[in-house]
Amino acid sequence: SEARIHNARMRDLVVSAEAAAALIQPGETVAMSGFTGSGYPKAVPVALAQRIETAHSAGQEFKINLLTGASTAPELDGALAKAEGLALRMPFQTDPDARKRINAGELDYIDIHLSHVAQHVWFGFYGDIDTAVVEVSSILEDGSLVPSTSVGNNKTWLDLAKKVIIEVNDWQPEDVLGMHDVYYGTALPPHRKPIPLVNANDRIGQTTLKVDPSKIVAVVHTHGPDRNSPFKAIDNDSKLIAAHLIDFLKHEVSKGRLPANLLPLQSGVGNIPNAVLAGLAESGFRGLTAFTEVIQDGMLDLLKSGVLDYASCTGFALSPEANEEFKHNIKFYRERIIMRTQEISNHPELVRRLGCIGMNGMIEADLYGNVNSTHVMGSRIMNGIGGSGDFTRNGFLSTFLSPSLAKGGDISAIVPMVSHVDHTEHDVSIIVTEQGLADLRGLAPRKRARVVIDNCAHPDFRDALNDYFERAMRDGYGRHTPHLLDESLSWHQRYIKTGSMKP
Ligand code: 0RQ
Repeated sequence: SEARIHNARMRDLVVSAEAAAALIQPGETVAMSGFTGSGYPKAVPVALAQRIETAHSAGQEFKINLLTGASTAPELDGALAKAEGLALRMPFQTDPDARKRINAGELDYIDIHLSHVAQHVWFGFYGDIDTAVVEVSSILEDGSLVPSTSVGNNKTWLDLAKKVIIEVNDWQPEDVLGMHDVYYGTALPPHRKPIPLVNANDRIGQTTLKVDPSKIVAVVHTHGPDRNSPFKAIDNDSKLIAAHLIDFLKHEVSKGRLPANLLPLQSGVGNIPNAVLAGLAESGFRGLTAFTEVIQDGMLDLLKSGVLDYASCTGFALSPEANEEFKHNIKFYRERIIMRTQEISNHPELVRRLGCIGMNGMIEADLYGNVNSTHVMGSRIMNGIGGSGDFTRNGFLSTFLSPSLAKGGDISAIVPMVSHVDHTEHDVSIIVTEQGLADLRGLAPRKRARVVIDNCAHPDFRDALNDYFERAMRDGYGRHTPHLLDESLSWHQRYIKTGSMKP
């Protein structure tokens, strides 16, 4: 409502979502807010999708290139994909309709590290940003913008876009003011300076976003919730995976390689990372910290119970109940959560300095520790690399968590050779399945294969993996990273042909 717009000029710019969407032209590159279903615009994308459908039914071409922070929601990715309104999408999505079109070869998708997006756009790699559409929770008297539940790339979008559309969502808590930390100290090479952040909870920026008022072409009122998908109940495999990882972390503390309160945690989204967070709640750890992209239910619980002291992020992925809890106790969380731009939340310099512990899901891993996070059978994208690479390459420890089987047991998540590589053997330190944990640190390739097969592979596939590995050691071209190239992807090919990796 008007109460959220404290600047008179901005109040004069209020229009309907349809009128705002009419300002976006075919062929534009449009940069929108949104990160893992939080803080995305709720109304303009839907109105734009309708406009595109109308144009298409009149025989006119209408597609845009769409950039965001990360994944959004059915009202954004879903609506625009269904309307066949997207020519290009980047950098991360999880939407079933968008995924279908990407995998049908109808929609170009560029899957890049989330820390790279802002700087690559600044470098000019993606051309001009024509329009930014950004959700905020309020507009202050001086025209500055209070972000809502994600910051993502909004600073960059507002700085670079030729025209700006603002959505003011009064469903978002107004008291979120003060939670954000927007850093304006980034520069382009060769003028870069060190980023002055040495603790995960340091504040180095300002609480609001700046925008050149002359670029704002429309302000739209909205009232609607973030996408909040409920979590599945934590299953037994997830509990086992969490238990293996927590035992390992305790072991590292006992060996003096990690402090008693660990190092800042990064946690991916999904049920397994959530199970790990739930496990941490009961693990006896205290004084934990997080420097991560996304805060999900488990992390709010850890903050509430005092196990986690504070968390730094760029967005949220909460269930409906957790969302209510967050809004209800916003003052408590505002003291303990700092939301940053994603170029800072995922910054390699900071992840390396802080020594983050990365915990991410995977599609599959191979004998030598290469990890595929993105592609099913090497060619169908699932979601994207997201921030997993930012933390895997640069953190203190990188861990990958997955059940050892997929698709009811027809697929082994441990394969001779991954069908697509996102994280190389040089970056991956720990692999965990419900079977156990493979600690790959300090191991040469053949020794890595031994622990991956023995500790992580499902018994249904262990003999076949041993057979492959033994023959590769005997007949392979080289003995450093032994492979049989005519067989290394045969498990995937068998699945494509027969519906099972089993011989
Ligand atoms: O598909 O639902 O159709 O059955 O992949 O798998 O087991 O539910 O696990 O939700 O943790 O997702 C890698 C996709 C794992 C995720 C991935 C199928 C499986 C199911 C999901 P169905 P699960 P998760 C922070 C970090 C990259 C981005 C990232 C991911 C579906 O972790 O997107 O890390 N990671 N971001 O059946 C065929 C296999 C499979 C398989 C799983 N081996 N073969 N299908 N599946 N393994 C967040 C951000 O960066 C924003």
